[in-house]
Amino acid sequence: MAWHDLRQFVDHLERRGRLRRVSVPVSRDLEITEITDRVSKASGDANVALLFERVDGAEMPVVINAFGSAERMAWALGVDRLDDLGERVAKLLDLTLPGTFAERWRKLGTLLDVVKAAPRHVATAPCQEIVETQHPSLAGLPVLRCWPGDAGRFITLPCVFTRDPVRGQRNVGMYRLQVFDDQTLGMHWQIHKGGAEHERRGDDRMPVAIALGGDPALTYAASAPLPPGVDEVVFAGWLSGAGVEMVRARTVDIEVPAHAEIVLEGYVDPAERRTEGPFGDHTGYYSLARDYPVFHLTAVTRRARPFYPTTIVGRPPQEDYWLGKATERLFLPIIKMMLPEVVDMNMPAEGVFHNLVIVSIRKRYPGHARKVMTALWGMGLMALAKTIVVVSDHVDAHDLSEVAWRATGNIDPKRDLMILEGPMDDLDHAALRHRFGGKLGVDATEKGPLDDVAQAWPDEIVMSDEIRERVTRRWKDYGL
Ligand SMILES: Cc1cc2nc3c(=O)[nH]c(=O)nc-3n(C[C@H](O)[C@H](O)[C@H](O)COP(=O)(O)O)c2cc1C
Ligand SMILES: [Mn+2]
Repeated sequence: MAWHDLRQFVDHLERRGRLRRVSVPVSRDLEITEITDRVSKASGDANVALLFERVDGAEMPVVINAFGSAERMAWALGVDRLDDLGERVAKLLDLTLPGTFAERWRKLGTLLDVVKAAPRHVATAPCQEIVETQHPSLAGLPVLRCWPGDAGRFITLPCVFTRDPVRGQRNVGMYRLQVFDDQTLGMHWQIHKGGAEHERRGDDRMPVAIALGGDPALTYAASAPLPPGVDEVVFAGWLSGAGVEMVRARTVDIEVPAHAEIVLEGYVDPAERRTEGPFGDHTGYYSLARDYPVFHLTAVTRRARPFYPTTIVGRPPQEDYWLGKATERLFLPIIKMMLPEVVDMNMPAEGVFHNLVIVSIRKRYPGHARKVMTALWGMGLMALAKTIVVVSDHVDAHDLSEVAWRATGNIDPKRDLMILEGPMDDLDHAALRHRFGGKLGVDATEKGPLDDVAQAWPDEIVMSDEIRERVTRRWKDYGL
C-alpha cells in the first residue's frame, strides 16, 4: 500500500528532501500564495512541497504543493513515474482477454488488486479525535485568501462526499469552497460534475461531508474525471493498493475517510443559492461571481493536531497541473481501448486542461482525424475540450515546438479546421455564452492520397543514416 494518510506522505517527502518547512510567521492573506507560486514555478530541486508551521492567527500548519511535480505526484500514487500508472490501468483493461494458463495466472495479481481495493469500515478513526457538534465553527481553519481580487477565503483542496438521493451511489469531487461565515460555505460544484448531479436528483436537504487530507490517492481521485457511478473511494483503494478505511460521520448519514486530517459535516439545500466568487482560477483569470449552492456546517471533526492541506490555482504551471497530468497518463489506456488509433496524448500546462488537447494517431482513412476529435468530444468531461489538435503517430505530442511546427505547416485552414459548438467548461471566459461555445479541431496530420489534396505532398527533410553516423563518429575531430 502507498500511504494511508497525508502525514505519512509529508514525512516521506521530507525524508527525500522534497519538502521545506517555513518556520517564520506568514500571513494566509496572499503571502502564502506568492511564496507558493514562485516555488511551484521554480525548476528542479527548488520546486518543493511546503509546510508553513506558523500561520498568523492559526494553530494548524498549512501543507501546500505536495503534488506539485511529476515525481511527487507519482509518489503520492505509489509509483515512481506517472507512466507506471497507465501501465497498471492497461493491465487491468487487459483482464478480460483470453490467454494461456500462465498469462491468466499472471493476471490473477491484477484481479487481487481489485479485490483489495474495497473500502473497509472502521468504528473509530483519527479524523474524529476531536468532535465539535455543539457550536461547530470554521474559524479554526487557516483558510487562504489566494488572490487580491478574490471574494473571500477559499478551501481549495477538499474531497466533497455526496450520495445519489435516488440510487445511493457515492461521489467524491474536488470543488472549491468559499467561506461565507463560520458556518456556511459556497459549494462550487459545476453543472457537469457529480455533486451537482446528485443535488439535482433530490428535493430535500442533501447530506454532504468534506474531507481535508487523508490518503493522497483519495485527494487525487476526487479530482479525476471518473465516469458517473464509479466510486472514487474504490478507485483510490485500487491506486494505493489497500482499501480506504471509512468511518460514519457523526451528524450526517455519510461515510468519511478515517485518516482525514479534518472533516466538515453538513448539508446543502437544493432550493438555496448564493453568489460565489470571484476567485483567481486555474485559467489564470478570475472566474466570475455566480450563484452556487450553500453548505451548512453541522459538525467539525478532526485530529488533535491536524495539518491543513490546501493549494493555489492561477496562471500555470502550478500544483493542479500535476493532478491533471496524472489523469492524462491514467486515462490514456482507456481512451486507447475505445480509440485504438490513438498513440499518445498531451494536455499541456498552457491549455489549463480543457483549452488544448494534443493527440497523436495512426491515420488510415479519409476523415480519420475528425473521427477522433468528435469521439473525444463525446467522452465524459473531454466534452469540455476547446481545441483538439491531431498529429500523426510519429510526432511527439509532448514536444510543443514540434506540434506548433506541424500544426501550422501541415494545415490548410479551409480543409483542416473543424469548428463546431458544444458544451464548454464553466471557467471558459471566452466562450460565446456561459458553458456553451465554439470548439476547434485541427487536423495537423500529413496529407496525402487519403485527403483532398490538389498538389503532391512533399517529403520531410531527413539526413541519411550513413552521414549522421559518420558525423557523430567524427564529431570530436571538427573541434566544435
Ligand atoms: C485544485 C482543483 C480545484 C478544482 N475546483 C473545482 C471547482 O471548484 N468546481 C468544479 O466543479 N470542479 C473543480 N475541479 C475539477 C473537479 O475536481 C473534477 O472535474 C472532478 O472530476 C470532479 O469530480 P466528479 O466528476 O466526481 O464531479 C477542481 C480540480 C482541482 C484539481
Ligand atoms: Mn465522480
